[in-house]
Amino acid sequence: MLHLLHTADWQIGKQFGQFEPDEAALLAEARFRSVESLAALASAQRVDLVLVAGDVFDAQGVSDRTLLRLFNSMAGYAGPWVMIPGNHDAALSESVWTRAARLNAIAPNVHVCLTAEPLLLDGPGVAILPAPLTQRITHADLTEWFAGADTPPGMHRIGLAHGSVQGILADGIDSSNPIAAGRAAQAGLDYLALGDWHGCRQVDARTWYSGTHETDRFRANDSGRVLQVRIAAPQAMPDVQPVSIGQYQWLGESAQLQVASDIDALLARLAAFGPADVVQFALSGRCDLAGLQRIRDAVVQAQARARSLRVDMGGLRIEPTPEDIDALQADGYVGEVIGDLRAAQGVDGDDGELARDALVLLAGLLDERRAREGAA
Ligand SMILES: [Mn+2]
Repeated sequence: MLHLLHTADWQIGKQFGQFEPDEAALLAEARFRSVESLAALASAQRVDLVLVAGDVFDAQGVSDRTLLRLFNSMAGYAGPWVMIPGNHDAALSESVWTRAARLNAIAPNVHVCLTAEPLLLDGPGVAILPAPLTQRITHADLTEWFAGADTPPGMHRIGLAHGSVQGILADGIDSSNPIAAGRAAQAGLDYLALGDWHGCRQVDARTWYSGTHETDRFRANDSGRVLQVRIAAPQAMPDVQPVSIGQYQWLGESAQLQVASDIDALLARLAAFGPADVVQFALSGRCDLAGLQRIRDAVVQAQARARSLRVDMGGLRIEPTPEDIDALQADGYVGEVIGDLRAAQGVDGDDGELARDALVLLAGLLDERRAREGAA
């Protein structure tokens, strides 16, 4: 029985520039932590090896410290790790891998396959056929040689590649590196471990994308997992079980507000976010000023509980009710301006957006002023 873990797309050193600096630092840190969790799992399960199917590093230019830290994060599993470069960390003549070698960062139990030749691991009885990327983008299928590769009889044949299986994946892939559909069967592989697709996905009975170990985008379905693969004997069908390993879940949420109860439902959803959640929330529809205030209060509370919560109100139209306007105690000239802004919100494009922003700003100022006067 061969027992292995399959992971990919660690993207170590990834910067999360769209987040606040403190959030970005934690998200970057989680990518190391989840490698540690993976190593601990490999150790606890006493697997025969761990496959890492490319994009270990997010960029060639990661710092020496980041590079060294990554290999330190793997120390919890002393068995064989087998990894290939992907498009983000391609094995160029000068690369993150040549630097890692110079820094003596790579432990003897870590096999980095920089060339397309079989790697034989006698202990577990496995022949690994790797398809390392030596440039960021290729238009040739680097797994082409698998079928013709001789491996010792009685050994497992495992493929390791990074790219896009042709004809099954839609958009959203960051690489055009093609892999022929049906490669595992055609090349007589027990299993083909793939990287590049950040969600966990089965391609065929012997071919899987593990997805990234730690989610790094809002559209990566079923990510934050590692695949536990068991193969009873050479040529037997693999048993593949996804195991959750990631620290954070990324949630792309949206809500359309029409009636008052929609706001209640939104508040309940906001209240449910916790420290493992990275949330992007898009609001659309319409609400009044009192509703807007409730939403803002709830967002502030939720932001203190979630790892990250960003709310996009760009699609939300603010419609003050007569009660809202009365509550602002804005009569005369200011009252007329509010009426004008309400009407101008209906204009498409920048002017409508400007009117909405102005209305919300004005309402906020009037509200503050009223609060101050009330306190005085
Ligand atoms: Mn990739």
